[in-house]
Amino acid sequence: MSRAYKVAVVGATGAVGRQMVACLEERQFPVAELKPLASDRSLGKSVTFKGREIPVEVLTKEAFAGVEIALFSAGGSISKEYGPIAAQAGAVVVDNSSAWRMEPDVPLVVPEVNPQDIALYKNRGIIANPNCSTIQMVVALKPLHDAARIKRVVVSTYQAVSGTGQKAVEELAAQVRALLSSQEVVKKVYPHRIAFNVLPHIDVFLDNGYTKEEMKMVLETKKILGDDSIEVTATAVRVPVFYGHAESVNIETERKLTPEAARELLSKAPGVKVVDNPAKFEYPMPLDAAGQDLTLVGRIREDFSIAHGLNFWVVADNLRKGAATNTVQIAEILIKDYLR
Ligand code: NAP
Ligand code: 12T
Repeated sequence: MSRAYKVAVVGATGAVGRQMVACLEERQFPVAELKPLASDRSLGKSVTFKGREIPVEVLTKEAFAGVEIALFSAGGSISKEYGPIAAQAGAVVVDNSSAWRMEPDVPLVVPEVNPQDIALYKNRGIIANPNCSTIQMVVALKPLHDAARIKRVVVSTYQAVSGTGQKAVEELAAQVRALLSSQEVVKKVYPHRIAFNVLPHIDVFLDNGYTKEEMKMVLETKKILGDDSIEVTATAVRVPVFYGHAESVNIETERKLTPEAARELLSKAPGVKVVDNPAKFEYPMPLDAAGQDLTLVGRIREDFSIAHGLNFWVVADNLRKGAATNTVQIAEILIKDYLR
């Protein structure tokens, strides 16, 4: 019998943290003891795990005593400060924030793409979980890159509000209710109304004219695929959808890849489900991607404007494959191959 582990979830009351607790239960991760951690605002709250109410504790430096695996999703500054403290206490940290992703000695892992990089957790005791939009894109890119070498990617995203956190989910719902009942619309999370609108703005603007979210897709894709030669350009857009990010992806490959060959490769790729039957109006949509763990790919077709080009459409549940599921998958490999 393999053993069970003491697991902390930092940010357990958040949109991602709650999904992490749910994923640990669903996937029957061997949890000996669950330690949900959050801010003092959550004192008195609890999380439900395997039918039991477990009280949320306040995150402190001492909270990691005996913790073997610490799943972080409480924002970058908490990860920066407490990640090394948890690692020092002997835990392996799997971090969902952008704090550690681009550190050269911290592995950035999507299990379907670069599971071998998990071994590098030994450098710092930290493994980074990529950005949600990057994860679903590289799951689809990997089999195509292996077969035909991707030279360039042009991606535009259509991202759900749940990516921003629980408050953004509530803001979209409240704005829709207000608009449909002629009440005043309140904006707090986003600088503009998100209900019935589209914002070409995710995370902060950088000096180069891109947003940080767009640059995450550029840099993380190269790191995860282990190939700096792949050129990526991205436009990240927020849409009034609750759960599920969609992406329009255009690739240029070195070798010719027909849509049929791409469909065949993708239909065999781990974690991918091809949904591509336009005759029956079947294509990936956030409503179908939400609540499950596969990355859906469809609208696969030739880009006639260049010699070796393809277009396709990728959708996944941003809180599951984009965050919690990917994190728990990493932890599963960690205990199977590295921790005993
Ligand atoms: P959220 O719904 O706002 O939840 C934030 C969580 O962090 C809550 O549990 C909150 O606890 C906790 N927290 C905040 N400040 C804290 C503090 N000072 N001390 C202890 N806990 C604190 O946000 P979310 O959407 O779950 O996102 C959380 C993190 O996940 C962010 O780092 C985000 O970048 C990352 N994320 C990653 C992806 C991805 O692409 N893989 C996707 C979404 C989010 P309280 O309830 O007590 O305030
Ligand atoms: N700002 O993990 O707003 O870097 O949707 C993920 C999602 C940051 C991240 C979002 C964000 C991240 C969002």
